[in-house]
Parts: sequence; structure tokens; C-alpha cells
Amino acid sequence: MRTQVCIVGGGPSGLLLSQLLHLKGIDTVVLERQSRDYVLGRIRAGVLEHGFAALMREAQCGERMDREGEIHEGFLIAHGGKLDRVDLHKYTGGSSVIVYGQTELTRDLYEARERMGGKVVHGAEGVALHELKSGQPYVTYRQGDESFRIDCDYVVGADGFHGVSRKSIPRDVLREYERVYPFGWLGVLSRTKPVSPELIYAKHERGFALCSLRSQVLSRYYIQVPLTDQLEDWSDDAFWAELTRRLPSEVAASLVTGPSIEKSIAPLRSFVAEPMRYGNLFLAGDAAHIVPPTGARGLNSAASDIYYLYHALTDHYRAGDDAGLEDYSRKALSRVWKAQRFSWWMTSMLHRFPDNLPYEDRLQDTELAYLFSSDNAQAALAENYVGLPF
Ligand code: RFL
Ligand code: PHB
Repeated sequence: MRTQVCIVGGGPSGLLLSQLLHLKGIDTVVLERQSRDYVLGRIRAGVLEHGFAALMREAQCGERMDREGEIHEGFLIAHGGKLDRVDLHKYTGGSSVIVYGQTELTRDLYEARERMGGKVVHGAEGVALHELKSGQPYVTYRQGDESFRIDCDYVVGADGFHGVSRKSIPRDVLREYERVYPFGWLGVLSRTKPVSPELIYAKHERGFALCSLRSQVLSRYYIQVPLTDQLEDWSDDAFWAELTRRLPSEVAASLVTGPSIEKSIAPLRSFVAEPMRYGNLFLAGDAAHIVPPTGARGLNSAASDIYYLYHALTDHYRAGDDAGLEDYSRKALSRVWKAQRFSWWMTSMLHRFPDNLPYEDRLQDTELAYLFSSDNAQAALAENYVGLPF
């Protein structure tokens, strides 16, 4: 098989790039290890920046997002018995975020790829990248008993944190920066009315909690848990009881509980791999960087990579201009690090750190006290939360 751009990974990054390039007449093949149902079963992000939404529309995949997604002009932070609101709209000159689940967005991308005859291979096993430094890279994989080879101009590694693409870059070229947090998030999806029309991030002495949603009938809640906790340790009843303890009483009083539809534990990690290009391989999304979910930046950071890569590849194929490809890693990383900083800051401010000195606990409280006493501090939070420009 031959294609122009071989994309490893059929998550949101890979599918969005494939769809955007297709509309510019650039041929791609997407290789995904899992089945479509498996990918759609992973409950992840819920908050989208407008830059991401604009890219979905450009990819002709924004219709359902615009119909069913909710515009959120602010969110709440519960701390020290108070419930304060961050007014995104006021502090960003009228901007906001869109609440629309990653599952739905990925479904829209799959459907668009199918409608336009895009080639997405599921169940691609043993994907391996070859000759990345030569002008003739190729990718091999197995499907069942059969082996395949795809010759291409470029390989895009959009295969997430555990993918093979980043690992194909020699150790002496790649530099990795990492911070692993001493806790995870236990998440529950339930078919219940959300406790609040806007998201609530709650700092509590027992640990962080987040009240989020997918729609007015579908709620998504998280609580901070120790890394040693297992899913089996958490019955639905135990989850609701702990969430209730961590919310202000007036919020807890209106919490509607119900059976969990999905329950999972995600460890929290900050990670960046540099550079994001090696020869004819370009990394994008979680394959190159991970943030703790506290600032809702993960998927949005992936979107900015895709934006840069989409324009760089279009300039290459349409105008013979390689400036965008040459500058991709630098440009992408400059925005990636800002999302890292913001996610680290939100995480540090809102979680309970078991090894904190009492001094550090007081600083954490002071960070919040300062935030809600300063318009400038709230404006800084707001401009990062709605997304820095691409
Ligand atoms: P993905 O989604 O991990 O997709 C990568 C795909 O590659 C496939 N793959 C392979 N395919 C072929 N060969 C191989 N060797 C392969 N290895 C892997 C995988 O099966 C998979 O389908 O990466 P992508 O596309 O870069 O997308 C990134 C996002 O998924 C991620 O950043 C977000 O979900 C992070 N995130 C959030 N981001 C936000 O912007 N806003 C949020 O509100 C938000 N909430 C979250 C989150 C992530 C969470 N978890 C579980 C980590 C909440 C949570 C709980
Ligand atoms: C979610 O709805 O899954 C979600 C929302 C906001 C975050 C993280 C996750 O910061």
C-alpha cells in the first residue's frame, strides 16, 4: 500500500488530522490497534476550547457538537467552605468553553471518515516504523495472520502515551520530562441530572473532587484517590458517600445519585517528550505530552498540534513550502509547555498532597484566597482555561 501520510493511532488526534488532510486532497491511512467500539468506550475529556471547536467545523465534523454541546461561560471552585465562580466570559472578552464528550467527538470523526471513504484500519497489531530518517519511510503491521507494509512520505505518531511512535525515536535524540503525582482520579459516569449547571472543582481536606457533565441527563464526577486504591475498593455507594463529603453542603444536598455506567481510575502525570519530530516522523497529542486532567488541557493540547501539523503538511503538498514542517516541533512545544504549566498549577492548587508541609498547605489556601481577591489572577486563569491562541 502507498499513502502520503501514514497516521498511527485512531484517537481524536489521528482522526482529526486524517479528516482535515482529506479535505485538502492529501491521502492518509490511519492504523488503530483497537476496535472502534473499544476506542469509543473510553470515557475521557469533556471540555473543549473554541480553537478545537473551530477545527472540528473546518473538518466538517462540527454539526452535532454545535447542536448538542453546551457553551459554558464560567465554572465554580469550592474551597474553605466557599463557592467562588470564575467568570470566563467576563475575563476573556466574551470567550467560553464547550462541554462535549470526547466519545461523541470521536464518533463524529469516525463517521466523517467513513462517509468520505477514509481508510481507517482497526486491529492493526505490531505496528513498526522504518527508515524514518530516509526519504522513504514505511510502516509495517499485522492484521490477523496477514502482514502489511505502507510506504509513505511522512508518519504521524498520534498513538497516545503508550504508543509505539515515541519509542521509535532513538534514546539519545529524545529528551523526556516527567512528573508523576502521588494520586489518581476515580471517575464515575451516571445517567443522572448534574448537580450543577456549571462545573465545580472542589478542594477539600479529604482530597479533590470534580463535578462535571456530558449533558443535562448525564453526569461525570471524579474524586482524588490514593494510587494504591483499586476499582474493586469503590462500590457506587462508597463513591457517592465520599463525593458528598467533599462538596459544600448546599451542593451535596442537591446531588442526585444513581448506578454508575462507567467507573475508572486514571493516574495523574505530567510528561513532555522533545523534540516532536524525528526525520519524517511527527508526534502529536498524548504520544508526545500528557497533563493531569485538572485544567482540561489534554485533548486541547492535542488539537493545537494537529492545527500546526495540518497547516504544515498542507503547505508542503500544496505550495512546496516546508517552513511549517521545519518549525513544527518548536512551535508545538512552545504551546504544549504553557498547557503543562497551567495544568500543573491547577493540580497543585486544588489537590491534597499527602507529603505537604503545613507551610505548603497554607500557601495552597493563600493561592486560592489571592485568586479570588484579584481580577488579574482570575483573568490569567480564564485566558488559559479557554485556551491560548494557536
Ligand atoms: P489517544 O486518545 O490516547 O489515542 C491514541 C490512539 O492510538 C492507539 N494506539 C495504537 N494504534 C496502533 N498501534 C499502536 N502501537 C498503538 N498504540 C496506541 C490507541 O488505541 C488510541 O486509540 O490520544 P490522542 O488522540 O492524542 O488524544 C488525546 C486525548 O485522548 C487526551 O489528551 C484527553 O482525553 C485528556 N483528557 C482531557 N483533555 C481535555 O482537553 N479536556 C478534558 O476535560 C480532559 N479530561 C482527559 C480528561 C483524560 C482523562 N484520562 C482518562 C487520562 C479526563 C480523564 C479522566
Ligand atoms: C470531564 O468532564 O471529564 C472533565 C472536565 C474538566 C476537567 C477534567 C475532566 O478538568
